[in-house]
Amino acid sequence: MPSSKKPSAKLDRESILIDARRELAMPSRRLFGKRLLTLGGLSMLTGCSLTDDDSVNKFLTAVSRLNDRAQAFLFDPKQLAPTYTEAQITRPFPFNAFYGIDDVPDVNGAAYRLQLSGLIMGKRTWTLPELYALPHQEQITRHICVEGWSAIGRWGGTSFGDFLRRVGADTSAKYVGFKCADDYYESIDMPTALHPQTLLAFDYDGERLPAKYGFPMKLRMPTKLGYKNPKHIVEIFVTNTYPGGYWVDQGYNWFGGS
Ligand SMILES: Nc1nc2c(c(=O)[nH]1)N[C@H]1C(S)=C(S)[C@@H](COP(=O)(O)O)O[C@H]1N2
Ligand SMILES: [Mo]
Repeated sequence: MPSSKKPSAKLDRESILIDARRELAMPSRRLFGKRLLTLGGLSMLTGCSLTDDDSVNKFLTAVSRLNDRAQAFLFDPKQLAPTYTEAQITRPFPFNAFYGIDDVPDVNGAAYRLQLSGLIMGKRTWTLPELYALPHQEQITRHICVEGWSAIGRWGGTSFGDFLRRVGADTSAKYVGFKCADDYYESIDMPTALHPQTLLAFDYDGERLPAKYGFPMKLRMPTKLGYKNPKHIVEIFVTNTYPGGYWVDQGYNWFGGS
């Protein structure tokens, strides 16, 4: 969010409130109730004053952190996202990235090695055949993009929680981060990483994941919005230091639950 040097008297309380409400438009509404969705209530909760543009930006970031905490608090690690039938799959499934389809990264599968780093005991690299040999699961779930579309797709792969435990990840750590072949990056909370429907996905609709959908692998989480699901993963790390994410660092909410 750009910060300009307008005098505090010109701060538009209504548009700040619209931004803050949009930030809190997700499950946290249930927690805070309408009463607190006022500027006074929110600035009290976040401990921020609203005297100039810088403090407004700090305030909106604090509201976003508050939203992260509320969503993390409300997240039920056993609650399953809805699943659908084959007939409900959206065809063709949409492509989306921060670039056009002609710029999709071309990852060489034979040379590919998944890197593991951070709080992980078994820091060896993994080839694709080794990953393909892990226990397999399929899901037909809905992907929701904040750009205003949603689509039902079928992904196959291995349970991400089981994979983390297999490689000796510290599952008491706060975050799992991802680096991608196209410079995208993302991070998620550990409870979501361990959710039974969180899949390290190698397949789309019964075929190997095509380049446009994230070859050689993406993290598929039906409990999170589209931008939280990184494609073209090349490195996975476990950390207690907040890693941010490509869109999150441009103002999107970090928890990103749906
Ligand atoms: N590596 C990478 N992952 C990404 C993105 C991206 O640009 N690069 N875009 C995200 C967004 S905003 C969406 S909606 C989905 C789109 O996935 P799809 O192409 O399978 O529909 O990928 C997410 N993961
Ligand atoms: Mo998206």
